[in-house]
Amino acid sequence: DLLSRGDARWGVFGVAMHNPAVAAALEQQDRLYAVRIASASESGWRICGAIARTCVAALSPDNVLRAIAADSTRWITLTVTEKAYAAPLADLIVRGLAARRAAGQGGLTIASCDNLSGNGRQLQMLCVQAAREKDDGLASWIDATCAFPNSMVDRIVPAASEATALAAREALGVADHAALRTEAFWEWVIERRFVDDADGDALQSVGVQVVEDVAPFEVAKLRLLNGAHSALACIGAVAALPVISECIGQTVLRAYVHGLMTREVGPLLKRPGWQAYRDALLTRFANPSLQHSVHQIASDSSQKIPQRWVPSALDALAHGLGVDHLAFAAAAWMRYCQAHDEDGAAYTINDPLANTLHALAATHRGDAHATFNALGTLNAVWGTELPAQLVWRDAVIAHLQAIHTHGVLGAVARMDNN
Ligand code: CS2
Repeated sequence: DLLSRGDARWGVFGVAMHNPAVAAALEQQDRLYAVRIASASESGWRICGAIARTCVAALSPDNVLRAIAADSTRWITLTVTEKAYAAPLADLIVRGLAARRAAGQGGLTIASCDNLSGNGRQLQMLCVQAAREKDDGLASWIDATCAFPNSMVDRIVPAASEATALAAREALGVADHAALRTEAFWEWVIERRFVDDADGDALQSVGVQVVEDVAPFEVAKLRLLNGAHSALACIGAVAALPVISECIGQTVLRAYVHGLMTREVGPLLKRPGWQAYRDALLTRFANPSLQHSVHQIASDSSQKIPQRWVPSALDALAHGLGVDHLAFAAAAWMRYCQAHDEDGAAYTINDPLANTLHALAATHRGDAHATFNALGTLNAVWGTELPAQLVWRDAVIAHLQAIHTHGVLGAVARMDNN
């Protein structure tokens, strides 16, 4: 948006961590790509030309280090998914920052755009700790000169697909192997914490919200949007409903998501007007042009549940609200771990814990108590507090039994959603 207004100071050096496919596709088409932006009622294409260079960190790390150290670099933004917040990422950034410091440059604004709570602060801790292991001076320099704003980025962008490439060819007459589809809605709320304060004004001029505290926005998004997404993804995968719009098109699932948001999650949120955000979400989920795969969203669930469901359930219990819908989501995830849907079709669980999850689900299938004891007490996923709560445990086990007996949609239909 800044570029199209003539502010030519900006450009993106796009770095893929491992997979060379997207960078290779972009390099073959002058780093231009098309995005189909569609709501239920209107749609159009936008050609993006903001990417100036690309590289793959695993293949040419020196290019990344040089870019981080370059005088012209002002920001690092990250969209690397939950599981990537680990040593290799910190090592790459910290080596780049060491080169930057050695070159006598100032610090950078380093913004996580991932679905983690307190994402900026988590990234800062990761980087500063990694730096401290190498050099205390570097760690202090990072703390003193770099800014790690928390931010909440909200826009549903399904992975690129053949269908989108085909649509681009039909609409634009070009072969675009990096074409994407997305919704008209977008929201980026970022904490006012920049190396250069003027960057906040530039962002605001194109509709980014710059605020003192991102937490109310971030918590609402993680728990309402992402929480419901993960629930629908597990239920949809088991029910053989391939995309989110088909899930929300089922009357019982729409009522379930509305109940989850209205009774258990929404009342404890601090985002003003969360009801309007909820209603907008139900419309966004129904967007037929997104074709957002339930299996894409269900991937890495073990990394997502700790931010999407567990804090909601603990808060609800602490405030005397029900947890029946959240418990249903937990039961659906445990059934999802069996790796085959209710039509008998097998699917792959894409998750760092996939082997463990599948083995536990297969061993205890048909036994709701044993399944809960195996999958429902994994500390990495559920922590220690929630599995120990009897109300939670009983609700998850009852839902697992109902799913077993009535099927996942039959079990949802038996719930009280009003
Ligand atoms: C989704 C998110 O894949 C997932 O886990 O829940 O990527 C979601 O589409 C975005 O956070 C929307 O802003």
